[in-house]
Amino acid sequence: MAAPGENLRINSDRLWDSIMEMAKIGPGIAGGNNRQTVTDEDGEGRHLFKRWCDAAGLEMGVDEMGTMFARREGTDPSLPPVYVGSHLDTQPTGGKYDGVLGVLGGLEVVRSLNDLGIKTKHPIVVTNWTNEEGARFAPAMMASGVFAGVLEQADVYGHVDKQGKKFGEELERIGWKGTEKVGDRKIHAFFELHIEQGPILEDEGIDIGVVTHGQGLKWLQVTLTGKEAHTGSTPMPKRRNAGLGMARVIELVHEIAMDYQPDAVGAVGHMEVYPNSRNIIAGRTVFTIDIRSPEKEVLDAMDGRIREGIDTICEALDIQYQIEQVGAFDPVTFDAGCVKAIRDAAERLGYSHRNIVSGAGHDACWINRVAPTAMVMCPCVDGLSHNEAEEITKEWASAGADVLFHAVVETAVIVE
Ligand code: HGY
Ligand code: MN
Ligand code: MN
Repeated sequence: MAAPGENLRINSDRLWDSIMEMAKIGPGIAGGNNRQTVTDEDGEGRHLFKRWCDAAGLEMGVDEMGTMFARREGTDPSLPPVYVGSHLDTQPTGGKYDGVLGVLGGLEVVRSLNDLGIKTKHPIVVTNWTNEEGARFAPAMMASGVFAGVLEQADVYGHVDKQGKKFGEELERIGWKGTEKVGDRKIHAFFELHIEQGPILEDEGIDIGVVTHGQGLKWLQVTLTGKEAHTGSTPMPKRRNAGLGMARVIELVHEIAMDYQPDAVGAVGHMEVYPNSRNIIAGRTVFTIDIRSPEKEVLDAMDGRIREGIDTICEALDIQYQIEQVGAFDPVTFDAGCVKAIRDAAERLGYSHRNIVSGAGHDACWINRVAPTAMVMCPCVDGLSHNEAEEITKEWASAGADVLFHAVVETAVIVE
């Protein structure tokens, strides 16, 4: 396959302007974004993306999970397309670039091909996967998980948010429930550009992360049930304190993750306390444990130790517990061919690069099960993400999108 000439570059200003334009939709309270999945803000962001795709001459398809597929025709329409994209939904206190860089970087690839009048044999499809974040509705990477056949569509339609609203009904309400059956599309290869969301690339002064693997993840939702009672008049030995139980489990998760350094991680980010009154002992707590590791054995060992520890803690405090696994995927090895296309592109374009394991989960982790897949990463300031202060430079965004451009176009095969 002819590799694109090293002079093939995206339009850096246009990419950056598009990212800043998208950032105006669903603004956060501290400079980032709150464009959670299947909210009105998500709907508005989708409409903006569609307008841009229409202007680029792309044909839009939407499936029953709301995922958007914008197709640029190839010279041989019968060939399976090369897919490129990520997600437009954000965390409640998210940044401007997590996911957005990958969707708009994919759009920029197509816009640049249009500018240059370049045709490819394979069609190219720019993709916006619904509900990558899993913040409003668990699990993360929901639509790509249904597409890859690892999640049941009928089941996830019924998942509820904190207000008890159902995912399927909210998708319908914002008008983005498509008619295409999920997962029928054949994918020649999938490429995702994403910010690193960690400190390695910036610390080492490296432009491009060539993502060889993604670490595995488990989300365990725990419900502890004790007894509500007066915080003043209830003797300590008679308390059944679900809040104390949650605190001990949070410490346990941290200690166990620290036993498997340098790679394993663990934390509890979602916590609910009932009735959450200053002078009532918490009768019930609901929280989610997030543990991750590049090694499946470690992930399973942490899972087992945490379950044992919860049993011991609850025994001592005379409280009941329920544990529900609400998200999980094994460590991922990306496709060697696609990874090589990314590494060769970085080399050809003169960008510094290194292999890296993705700490965060991405739609690519699921799509890797059904098609050759790989990721390109760019640095982010202080490695910060899932924080409104998330920041990247225009140069980092352009370098990542240039590499994405070359990998996609090489795989889609330029027609001279
Ligand atoms: O949780 C994750 O790793 C992703 O950001 N949804
Ligand atoms: Mn993301
Ligand atoms: Mn994210």
